[in-house]
Order: sequence, then C-alpha cells, then structure tokens
Amino acid sequence: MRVRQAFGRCNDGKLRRLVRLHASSPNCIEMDAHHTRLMDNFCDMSTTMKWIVRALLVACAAWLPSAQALAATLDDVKAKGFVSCGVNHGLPGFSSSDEKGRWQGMDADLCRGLAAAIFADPDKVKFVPLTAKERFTALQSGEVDILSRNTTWTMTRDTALGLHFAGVTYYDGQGFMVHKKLGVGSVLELSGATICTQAGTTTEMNVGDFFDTKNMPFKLLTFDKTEESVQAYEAGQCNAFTADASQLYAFRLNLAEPDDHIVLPEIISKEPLGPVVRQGDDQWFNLVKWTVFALIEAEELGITSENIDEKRTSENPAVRRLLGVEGDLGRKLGLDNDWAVRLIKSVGNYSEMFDRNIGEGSPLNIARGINKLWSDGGILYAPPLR
Ligand SMILES: N[C@@H](CCC(=O)N[C@@H](CS)C(=O)NCC(=O)O)C(=O)O
Repeated sequence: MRVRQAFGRCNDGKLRRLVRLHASSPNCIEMDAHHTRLMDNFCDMSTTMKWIVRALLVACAAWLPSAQALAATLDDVKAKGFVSCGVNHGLPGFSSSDEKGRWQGMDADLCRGLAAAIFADPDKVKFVPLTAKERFTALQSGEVDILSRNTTWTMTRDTALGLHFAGVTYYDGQGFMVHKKLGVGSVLELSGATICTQAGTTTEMNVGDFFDTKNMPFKLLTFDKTEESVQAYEAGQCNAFTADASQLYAFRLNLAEPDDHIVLPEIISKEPLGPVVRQGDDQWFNLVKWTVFALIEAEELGITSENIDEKRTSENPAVRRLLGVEGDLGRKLGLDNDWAVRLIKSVGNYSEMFDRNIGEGSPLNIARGINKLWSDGGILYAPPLR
C-alpha cells in the first residue's frame, strides 16, 4: 500500500497538487481507480470544492498508518517485473560479475532468491553496481529496491539515514593487510603508518577510533574505489591496507604476488553485513527480513535445494510450515505459500550459499566461524517461522 503526493497539470498549464492514493485499503480503492478522472475533474472545480476533495483525500490517507509507511515496493517490483538490487561492483564472493556478465556471490544470491520468491524466476533482478559512497543515496532515492552490498549495520544508518537493515547475512570484522617485508606481525606495531582504505565506509571511521584509542599516530589515504586503494597499497603509497576481513583475502588473491602479503591477526571492529531497505515500507522490510531468516531456518531444518521436494512430505511441523505445506506464512508476506520453496530451490539454504560463494566450494575458502548456526556454536539464529 502507498500514499504519495501527486501533481497534475490542468488545461491552463499550471501544476496542481493532489494527494494520490494508490492503496489496497478497501476505503481507498475507488479513489485510486478514478485518480486520472479525478485529476481532470479537479481542474474544473471551484476553490471550495478543491479543498473539500483534498480534505477527503487526506482523511482517507489518515485512516492509514502514515504516508511514509506505505510505499509499496513489492507492488512496484511486481509491476516492473524485476528487483532492482544495489551491489558492490566487484567483490569476489559477495558480488562480482563473471566473464559471462553473470553476477555471483552471497549478496547477488540474496537478490536472486528474493526474485525467485516473488516471480518464480531468480533472473528477474537488475543488478546496479554501486560504490560505497553512492550506495545509500541510490536506496533512498528509489533507484534500487534493496541494497545487498557488504554493508555494515550501524545505528546511524538504521536511524538517521532512513534505512532498515533486514538482517545479517555475514558477520564480518575489520582487518589489516601488510607487505611481509614490513616485518610487522600485529596492528599494534603500525604506529605512524600510512593506511589505505575506501571512502564512505565504516572501515575509514574504525581506523580513527582504533589508532586514537591506542594513542598511535597514523595517516589515512582514502579512495572512492577499492581498486584505487589496492593499487596505492601495491605501489607502496601506504604501509597497510584495511577492509572487512572477508575482503582482505579476496583482494590479496588479486595482488601480483599474494604470498608476499599477510593479513594481521587482529580484528578491530564488528561488521555485521546485511541487506538494507528504505524505512516506511513494512511489507517489503518483512519480505527481505524473512527471506534471510528462511535461508537460515532451512539450513537448521536440513532443507537443501537438492532434497526440498522430498522434504515436502516431512512430518516435522516446522518443515511443513516453511515449505507452505501447512499454514499461510507466504501469504503473510504478500506472496503465496510456495515462496520459500522457490527461494531455496534457486539459491539453496544459507550453508549452500555460503559454501558456494565464500566457503569450502569457493577460492576464498573462508571458515564458517561465528557465521555457523547458533546450534553449531555460531551466532546465526532465525526467530520461529510460525
Ligand atoms: N562494510 C563496510 C565497508 C564496505 C565497503 O564498501 N568496503 C570496501 C572495501 S574497504 C569495498 O567493498 N570495496 C569494493 C569496491 O568498492 O569495489 C561498510 O559498510 O562501510
């Protein structure tokens, strides 16, 4: 459901404002259907009538929770036929396009899974590559429906930026890489160092916090794109390169002599990475949030892309609910009851996504670590799907 301000042009060429109602609320449907005609009639009305119409429209809008709370991203996505997904333009394991131009990685897969849940087609995604600096504006402005781009959940982003984090797909932390010839084995030995990183990131801010707290002087060199900071690091313009730890391994693989570089043992921050949506659209927020939880729950219940059809005959009520054999969880999200089946069939459960993109089945070979399920000693946990 949504309520938007709308402007219409009358015959005199002047722009007049109306409240446009595009709502699934029964009280408002008629007005929405007649919006175009209403605009025409509106132009011919007397001033008093115009105010009466406006008052009626506002009253109808007021019946709904709030204008901002009703931006119907799911309706928009269904109408245009694809999910617009903001991704990193090249971060192996999370989102990068292969030689055929196909987007790969955890973050890309989340959007594919979402598209499969909505359209029964994981390819109904338009990937929009974004730099760290561009990403929030692209989401706020509506250029993308979801940001799935190694983005750290922070309080400011979740409040003042008008965004909502819809879960965590990877718990990361910030690390440092140095050339072996520097002869350094700990971040604590980097006092006075020049450090390269990317602008517009938590990475940039954490360096200041860490070095200032330790009373260690440092110089920060920031760049808009990671390629630029990696190049600067390789060219010797800085002594250390810092990023989310998952990325350091990926960047090291791309260096001319990867074995000449080491990743230092310290992790200096918490970087919970997850998908982000705009505030004001609870339905879309819920859909993305429960898509993440469904992937985690599927792993916990042992449902994979391979065995999902057999699992539909399971006696386990939790399996039956997730797979829509029982209950109506999918409908509560504005989809149908097979949404999770389509999701898991297309991208697998969380562990399949992890292994394929960043874990054992990938060149990054990152250990699950704290990204294991809570029941396996990690911190991944989905609330009950019931
Ligand atoms: N997770 C951090 C860092 C995100 C970030 O953009 N990291 C940089 C590396 S420090 C990156 O992914 N760069 C890849 C690129 O832009 O190509 C955040 O949300 O601020």
